[in-house]
Amino acid sequence: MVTVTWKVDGMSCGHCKQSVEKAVQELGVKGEVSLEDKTVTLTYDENAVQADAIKEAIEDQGYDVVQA
Ligand SMILES: [Cu+2]
Repeated sequence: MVTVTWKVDGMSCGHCKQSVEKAVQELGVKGEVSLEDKTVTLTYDENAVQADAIKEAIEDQGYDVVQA
């Protein structure tokens, strides 16, 4: 398991937080959004999920991963 924190642009409210956390959860990734820091902290099995897939899932929700 690895834990990483990415900077994500465009998250502003509880709905954004939920969208991002739910999108990554569908990949089996535990996501914890901080609206204050504009970050998402991700915990996942690097043998099961690719970082690129997580990035894509977040961007599919309309947010921009600016630092991964
Ligand atoms: Cu929002």
